[in-house]
Amino acid sequence: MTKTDAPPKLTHNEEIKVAIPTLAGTIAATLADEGSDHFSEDDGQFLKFHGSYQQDDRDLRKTGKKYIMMIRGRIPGGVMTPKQWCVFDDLATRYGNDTLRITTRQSIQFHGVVKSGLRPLVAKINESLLSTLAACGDVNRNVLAPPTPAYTKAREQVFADCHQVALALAPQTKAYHSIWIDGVQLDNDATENKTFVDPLYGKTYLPRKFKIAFAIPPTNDLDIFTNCLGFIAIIENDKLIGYNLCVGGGLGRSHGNEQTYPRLADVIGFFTPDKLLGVAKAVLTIHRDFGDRTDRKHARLKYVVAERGVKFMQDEVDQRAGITLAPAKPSTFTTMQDLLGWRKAVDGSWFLGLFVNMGRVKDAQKTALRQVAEKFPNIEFRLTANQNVILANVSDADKAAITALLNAAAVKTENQASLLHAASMACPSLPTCGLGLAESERYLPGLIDRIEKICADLGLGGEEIIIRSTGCPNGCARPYIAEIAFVGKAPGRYQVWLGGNASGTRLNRVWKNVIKDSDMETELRPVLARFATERNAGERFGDWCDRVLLQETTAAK
Ligand code: SRM
Ligand code: SF4
Repeated sequence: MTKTDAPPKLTHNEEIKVAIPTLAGTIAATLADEGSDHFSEDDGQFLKFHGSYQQDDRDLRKTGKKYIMMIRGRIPGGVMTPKQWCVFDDLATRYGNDTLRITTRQSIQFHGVVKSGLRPLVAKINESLLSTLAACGDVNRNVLAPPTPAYTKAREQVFADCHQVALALAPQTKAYHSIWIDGVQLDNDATENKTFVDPLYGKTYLPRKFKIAFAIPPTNDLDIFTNCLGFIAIIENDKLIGYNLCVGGGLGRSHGNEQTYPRLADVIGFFTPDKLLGVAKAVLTIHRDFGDRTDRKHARLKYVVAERGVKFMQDEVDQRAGITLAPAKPSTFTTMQDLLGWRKAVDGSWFLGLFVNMGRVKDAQKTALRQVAEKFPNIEFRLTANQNVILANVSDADKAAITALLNAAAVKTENQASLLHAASMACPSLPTCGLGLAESERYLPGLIDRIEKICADLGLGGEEIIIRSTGCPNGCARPYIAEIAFVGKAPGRYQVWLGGNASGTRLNRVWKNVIKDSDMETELRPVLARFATERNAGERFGDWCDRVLLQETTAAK
């Protein structure tokens, strides 16, 4: 074989997965070593499959490196019992930074956990009958399901399907239980690593992360088209008759690398609910078999779909699932926002949509939610993919008591946030995320206040604009479908994207490559002023940007 014929080199992640398919690494030994405050680089990669990231507190870097762990729960559809909420609440106080971070994938993250707190924390999560296994890593991640009880009774079936899929696609390694529950290295470690092959994932798992969501039109409150695999429920007469299958969404990109890009999923067909697991496994194994294992920036399923095409995906799904996909059924999305405040559910009970600023449950809101969880054991906590919490299954009698409890703690149940704040999301970025190039969660609320002032001046006070920010281009708060997105480039500098719509069905586009924090008003005011005068009746900001502003920008290039 000549030098040019040599197959491209697999990434280091592939080498360590094949060597240690149990994913045990030397995690147990490092946990037992009281003299060490952190894990090796390779164990850092294995830890992700167990639901944890090794980080360091970036606010403290000038004075030295303080290792801290982030731990993410696996909570299918974001549904928790009040008891589970209490466990998570305790763990955040005892081992974390006293906050619960609701994520954009209906989960909860703990931040600031030191190494010695990691095992007790993960063990307690498991005792509560939730898990952290596969919350991160090259596997199927937390599966999203519609949290809102307001629209159709078929939601219960869709939620049950979400659970089934999450279970069917979970990795089977015994190392997780051994390390976190028993507190020991896997029995017979060396032999296990020679012989263990995960029945679904094989020895090397997936080339990269894999994400699934279920949505019920017309509500796209979990941004279905940004997932690798999406199931769009088709409901007739309040009954689930099947799913439209969509494949190949994903948002991650890198500044200056045009080979990486955000992509919305393609809808490729329809199938009936009895075929669900077969179809889920088919799409996952297409990623397993065709994803690029030589370049992690090109390894997501979206690139397989973009490069091989829809027909290829249809044929592979048909063959692997033993079905013939039917033509997709008509379905339309109109909104991606949560319903906040008290509302009636379809079953006649009540639910409360509670706004959580940037997903960070802390201080009075944390204490009050803890009290609600203790006093109302029969309700349900639901995490939304917009980083909010829904208290569901509330009786008439409990509604008043919950309102009183929350209000006494200064947690509002109505008029909880202005339109712009309610429609915003930011990723954590600094000080915990090692990839953050600029502030995000700590920056966006203040920036929204500033944008609100401009809007008020221009008579746009009643206008909802979906604004999202991320500290880097990876896209964790799904910025590339927002009406305005601030994507961190460097401290105090953001790339600005405009032109998403209200239903999460259109990607936005770069408007300004970089804007300094101090120039935000100067740059944004004229655009908002033009929107106020030039828009069509009822036209949203994102739609106007797409129709007018970005056309001009493209024409000028
Ligand atoms: Fe994310 C990496 C936080 C949803 C795309 N994401 C990270 C890490 C783990 C940073 C790292 O690798 O060192 C961040 C931890 C920060 C911290 O301190 O907590 C992180 N991602 C988050 C969360 C917490 C953001 C939030 O505001 O809630 C979300 C956790 C979801 C969950 O519960 O599982 C989160 N991440 C997303 C989403 C949105 C989604 O899935 O709906 C995306 C875009 C969709 C997609 O996957 O394409 C996303 N995260 C990424 C990427 C880019 C992947 C790529 O294809 O290039 C990275 C970087 C990576 O994987 O190398 C990343
Ligand atoms: Fe970190 Fe970037 Fe994700 Fe924000 S978008 S959490 S900065 S990886």
